[in-house]
Amino acid sequence: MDVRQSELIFAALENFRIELPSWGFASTGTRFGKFIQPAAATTTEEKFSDAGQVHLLTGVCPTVALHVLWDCPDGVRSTDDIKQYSDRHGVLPGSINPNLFHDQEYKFGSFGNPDADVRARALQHTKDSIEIARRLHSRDISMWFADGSNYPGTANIRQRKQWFTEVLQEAHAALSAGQQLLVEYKPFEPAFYHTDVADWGMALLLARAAGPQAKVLVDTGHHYAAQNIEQIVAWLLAENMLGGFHFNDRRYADDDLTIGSIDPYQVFRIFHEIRFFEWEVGKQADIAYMVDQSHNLKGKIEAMIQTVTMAQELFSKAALVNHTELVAAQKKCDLVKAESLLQDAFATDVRPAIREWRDSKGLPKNPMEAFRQSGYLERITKERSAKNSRNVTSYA
Ligand code: RM4
Ligand code: MN
Ligand code: MN
Repeated sequence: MDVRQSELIFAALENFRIELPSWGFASTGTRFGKFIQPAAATTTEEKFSDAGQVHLLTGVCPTVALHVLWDCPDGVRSTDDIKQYSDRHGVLPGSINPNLFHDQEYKFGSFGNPDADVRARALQHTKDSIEIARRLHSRDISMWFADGSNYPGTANIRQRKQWFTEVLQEAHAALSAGQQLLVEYKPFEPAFYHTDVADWGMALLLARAAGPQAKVLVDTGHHYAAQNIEQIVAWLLAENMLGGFHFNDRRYADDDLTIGSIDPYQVFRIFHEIRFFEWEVGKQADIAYMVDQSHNLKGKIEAMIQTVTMAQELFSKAALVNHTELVAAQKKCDLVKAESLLQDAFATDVRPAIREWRDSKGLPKNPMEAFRQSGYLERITKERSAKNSRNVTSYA
């Protein structure tokens, strides 16, 4: 690694921040059940505390995404408590995620529900979420919809598209200046025949119809296996419609595994498209990098530290691509040269430079080691295990 490369990495890391999901610290599972971890967080304050540890050790996770139903039990009134947790644990509330899939009312959908009362309820919850975001000074409201159907002929797809458009427009009208509505897409699950917002094209159309403060959110796990996600990213960047990411990795479907654990080159290619775009336009793209993972087997805090470390590594590798040379090679159709520029950057061991960067910031060079030595896990295990052992694991 030469000096120029370390400088590129230092500059890239300086502005790279990742938001942690509150739900990543709670006991989660699969549709077959939950495995309860003795140290898992069961309250919003515990989630802030755990996220605070990850930020303390990595220095790059200043915000926590909140799911309104899980983290704001008293709705708008919960914001005072949340401000206290935030002060106490050194992490700010980040994106606000309305929860439009958990309640019984949403069995047949939220914004696309044939029942106007349910749509109104979903809109009200979204407006409350926008108000929560306003009080917490959160910019982004992230909308993910479970809406869809399981059997052909059972839903009026065009009519539902229309309802979605209308309700999104009403939600958009409630935004303050500076706030953003992010529309997330997902091809299937929980709906297994059609999903109302199934891909980036549908999310893009809906975001455009909603209004100028709406953009698309790309969850890396929400694509069919062979899909070229970096191309979608490049197109959304070109359209100025890329609002943010939910990072995770997967082997089959929406597996919510640790970023880069299955296909690190995929994440590198996404970061490359972003860096390439930024180099061309001469400024940093305003993208919310968020994690959306659920670690039902790994220790949650360790998994988050691993996630952040991996994201920094892949982002740093992408920062090493020489864009001037890349443009020249692409112009000449020198395929091998162009491809090698990516491959060489990906193959570079960026870890020593990242350790130096951390050191320069007064952060532990090895956050995982620092966490394991901190005693935090032992302390919360002791404090939380009795409560966690009473947690329900059965679906019966
Ligand atoms: C969904 C989607 C959403 C997340 C929920 C819990 O699959 O990824 O972003 O909020 O899961
Ligand atoms: Mn997601
Ligand atoms: Mn998901």
